[in-house]
Amino acid sequence: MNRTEDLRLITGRGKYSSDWNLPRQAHAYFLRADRAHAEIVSLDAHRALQQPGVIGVLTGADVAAAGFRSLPCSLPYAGRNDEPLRAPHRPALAQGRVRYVGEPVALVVAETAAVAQDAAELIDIEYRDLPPAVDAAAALAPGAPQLHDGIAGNLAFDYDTGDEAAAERAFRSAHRTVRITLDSQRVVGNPMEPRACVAAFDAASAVYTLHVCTQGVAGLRGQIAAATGIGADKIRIVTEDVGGGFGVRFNVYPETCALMLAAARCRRPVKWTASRSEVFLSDEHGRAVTTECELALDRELRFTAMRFHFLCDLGAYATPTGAFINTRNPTDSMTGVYRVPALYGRFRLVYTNTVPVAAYRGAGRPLMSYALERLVDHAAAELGVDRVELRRRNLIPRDAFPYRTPNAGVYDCGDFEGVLDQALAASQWSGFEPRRADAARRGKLRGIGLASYIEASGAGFAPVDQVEIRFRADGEIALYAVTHSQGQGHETTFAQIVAGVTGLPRERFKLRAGDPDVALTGNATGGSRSLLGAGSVFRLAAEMVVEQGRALAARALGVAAAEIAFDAGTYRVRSSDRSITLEEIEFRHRNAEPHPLSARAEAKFGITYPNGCHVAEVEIDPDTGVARVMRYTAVDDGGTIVNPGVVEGQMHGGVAQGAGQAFGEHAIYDRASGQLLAGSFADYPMPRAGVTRDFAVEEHPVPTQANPLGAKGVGEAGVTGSLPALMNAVLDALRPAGVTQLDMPATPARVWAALQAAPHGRRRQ
Ligand code: MCN
Repeated sequence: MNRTEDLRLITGRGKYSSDWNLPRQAHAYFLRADRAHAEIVSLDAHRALQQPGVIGVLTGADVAAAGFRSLPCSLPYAGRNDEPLRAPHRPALAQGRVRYVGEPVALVVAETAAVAQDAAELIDIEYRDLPPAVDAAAALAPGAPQLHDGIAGNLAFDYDTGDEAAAERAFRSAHRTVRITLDSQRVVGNPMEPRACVAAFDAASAVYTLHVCTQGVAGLRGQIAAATGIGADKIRIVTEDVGGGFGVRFNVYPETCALMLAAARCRRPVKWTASRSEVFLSDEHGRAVTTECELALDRELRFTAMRFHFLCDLGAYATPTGAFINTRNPTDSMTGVYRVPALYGRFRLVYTNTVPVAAYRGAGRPLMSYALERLVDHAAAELGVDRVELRRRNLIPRDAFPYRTPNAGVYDCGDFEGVLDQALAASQWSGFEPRRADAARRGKLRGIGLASYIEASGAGFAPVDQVEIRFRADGEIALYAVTHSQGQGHETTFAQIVAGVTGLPRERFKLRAGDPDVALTGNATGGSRSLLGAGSVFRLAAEMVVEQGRALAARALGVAAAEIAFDAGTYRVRSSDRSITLEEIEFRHRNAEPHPLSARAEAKFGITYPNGCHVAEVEIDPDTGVARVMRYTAVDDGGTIVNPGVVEGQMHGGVAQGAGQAFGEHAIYDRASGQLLAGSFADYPMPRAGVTRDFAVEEHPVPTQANPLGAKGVGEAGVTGSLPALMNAVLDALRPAGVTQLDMPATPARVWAALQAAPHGRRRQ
């Protein structure tokens, strides 16, 4: 089934934030910090203000005078010793100090964007430079520059999970122990649509209207209210299409708040569209975690304990999602698909002079699957045992569900061994060695890798998800929800769910996510929860429509409602051949307001555990270090699948995104200056079409009872499975040459250097 939205989107008829224009709008440009760490000694906008066409300049002082607060961040739990997250003040425009290159310092409003940009160059700022710390280890080191008053040692949060003493005992009595340290490097989300915002202020009603890209208006409205002190009822957000989110369109950004202030001050709408350079310098970044991983095994090669120490770089400030995704998300599935009696995980979250870090597709889950599955492969290599056999011996068996993990999570259902077997068969795992030999004849190093992953999808911050099905007088059936599609195909799948229950034609539905005139609350898109959250509630609402229709059908047919059966859009009297369709009922009441079939439902469906096994095959050219993905097989348990085409697309996108991190993407900061060296597409390679060849996606569904659809989340699974599968394949190709460890990204330069340094790397295999 094709995606409803595709024709509109690929023929250029999408309406993105920058497509909005308001009468009398002015244009904005942000002057950003050009250094990583410095005190602002003075700021003089005098010359800028004199430029023809300049309307105004705002600085941190204006933001403070307006009573704006800090951009929000809180965690609903404490860390070790009951210590809460230490979140510093984060103003919309810098006040007194800048802490990363790209931090907004001043906002220039002018008649055109070009005039605003030119004028910004005339703002005189005197800085007193301070030394920067651009990675977590450097920021924690004794004598490191201190970023925030009152946050000694730059330590934002210290959190742990599991039983430290039990893990220690298990490691002491282990037959073998294995250890590896892995880096999940900092990456830039880079949605196709750069951020943009048109802010307007209506003085009569004191209402702000924002056209801004977001993953969910309700959450964003709350965050803006917290950041500015403006009542949520005075903030109206209008968003239609969003060109990619990947987690970095979830939180409020400083620029949005500053633009609101500008609109109120100038009494004109103010528009800003980010350049791609600003995406690199001011969109939240992802990952940036180093993990020490340890595994203890007994004589039968059963896992007896695991231990993980995570060092997480939060960037210069805490974002609403940054601390959460670096603690709770990896915690939820820390032992993966394996039985592990003892576990300990410790997380240290650190402030550095870099762009703040937040959720990025997978949001902590790929970090965990990567650590775990690299560790298991490393153990198999160190111990000289078969990596499939090692996994199989430790998998949680089919009859162990519901399975309680050592840190108190509960996996409700799954078939991990079945998934593994299906992946081995689909990838022709057992026939690999001839493919390796064939590659060797061609002078190439071929490797195969697998990863069994599990992740917790769908917790959601909001206490409830509300949706509405509204039958309108113009014949449209509007579906209202808060969760906002950024490319996931909600327009197709939500309509499919409601059409499936009601029998009404799918084409009649129009998804109106985040409609500002329909007050709904609920979760933003994130955590791969839209389908199991909002989608499940749409199913409940659709069932309400059918029941409301049954009462109307009974009246129309002159029988009791209990005598009426409903099937595929038609109500039939059980004892006769009389019937009426839901569409006829809808038409009869078309002018009623509200329409008697309209329904609003709310509920909250929680965590599910999608899982899978991915197998990657790569070929490396030892002369250049270039790695190519020759085959990729994904077998996933997404529970009941609503739309196989959409899910396959999500898998392709997720795996490509994983390949981006595995092979090239790396937001590199210069240690001495704190400048972002990989700050454009010239220095930052995005994955391209063809990054994976010969792609096979299969399902191995085990429906969950956790929601009425039986569905598990799929939006992030491709990334969570692919990072370890791809890198395990790279290591498998390199191990015969003597390479035992390689960090992402496996760029040609790194792979080539690793081969040069390896005992047998220089010789052609
Ligand atoms: N689906 C289905 N059957 C299932 C599960 C899902 O048919 N069992 C469908 C859903 O109806 C939906 C799609 O698959 O159309 C993804 O659903 P879901 O797993 O619920 O994930 P979300 O819609 O909540 O999307 C969020 C997830 C996340 S967290 C990120 S990040 C991400 C992603 O999805 N960012 C994306 N996929 C993306 N895809 C695009 N094109 N752009 C992004 O920014």
